[in-house]
Amino acid sequence: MTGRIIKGVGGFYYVDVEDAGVFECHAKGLFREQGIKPLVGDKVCIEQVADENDLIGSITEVLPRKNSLIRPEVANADGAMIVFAMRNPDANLRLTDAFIIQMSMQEIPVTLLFNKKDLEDEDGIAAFLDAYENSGAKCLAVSAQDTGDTSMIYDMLPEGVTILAGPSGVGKSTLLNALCPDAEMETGEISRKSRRGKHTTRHSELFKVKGKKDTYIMDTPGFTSFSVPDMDAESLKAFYPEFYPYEGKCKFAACSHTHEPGCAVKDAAAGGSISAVRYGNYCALYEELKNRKRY
Ligand SMILES: Nc1nc2c(ncn2[C@@H]2O[C@H](COP(=O)(O)OP(=O)(O)O)[C@@H](O)[C@H]2O)c(=O)[nH]1
Ligand SMILES: [Mg+2]
Ligand SMILES: [Zn+2]
Repeated sequence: MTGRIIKGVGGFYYVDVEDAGVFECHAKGLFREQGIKPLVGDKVCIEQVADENDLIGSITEVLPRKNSLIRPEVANADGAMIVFAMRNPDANLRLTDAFIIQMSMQEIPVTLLFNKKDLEDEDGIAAFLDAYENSGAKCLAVSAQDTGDTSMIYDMLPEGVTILAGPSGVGKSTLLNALCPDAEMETGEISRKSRRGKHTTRHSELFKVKGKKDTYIMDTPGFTSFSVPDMDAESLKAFYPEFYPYEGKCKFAACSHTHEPGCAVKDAAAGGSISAVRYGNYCALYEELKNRKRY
């Protein structure tokens, strides 16, 4: 049988096999010897052990991975949804850019969900969408409390694993509950406080999306301290598709698009052809990479 690892806890892997259920599995010693550590998201072959009425098995093979991420630790991500609140809490868009960049490095398509649209006026919503229009990410203004919006998101979910990420309080659990009622995630201000501590050690887990074949959502705790992946600062511009039309048009060939005179990108941002938000994020992340200690 083949299935998908949805959770790993205390040496056991929980493998969801379509139409059969979730098997509690050991990974054979083979993996320790060969240095393969099964990950949440892995497609695996399992064989049932003991009685065929017991959902207990053993992983015999990890199928080839499409990709694997360290943070969040997951294999075979097919998409990522980044949730931000347009208000309450205010969006930290530098974090958004850093996350888009990490996903782009792995060629994982990103959807940006600007949530709590009920708290923002039309102009405010348009400003968010305009800023990311040419970022390469798909952008949607939604409310996780609106069933019309959540069913639209449901329809969009690709087969496979979708990573759900975003800071605290933006509506991730509300959305997850709408898409996967079995998840029964706690939501809201109070529950979040009472969970502190316990929450930080929580394991990453895939939640099955009902009614769609082999479709899962992965909740990713601990996203707030996220930053731009390590790279040469000069490589950063490759992650800003908005800049592409202006490449080669700056006064200096090796323009970083930050401080140089005669910079076509900087001029475009000042003139409004490139989003000032995105350009500002670029400059801040560029500085961060320049100042980062590298070994
Ligand atoms: N006004 C408004 N509040 C929302 C929306 N989505 C979630 N919330 C509220 O925002 C708070 C945080 O939501 P929660 O799902 O726990 O966020 P999480 O920390 O990202 O999991 C809760 O009080 C939710 O009821 C929305 O679309 N509009
Ligand atoms: Mg939550
Ligand atoms: Zn330039």
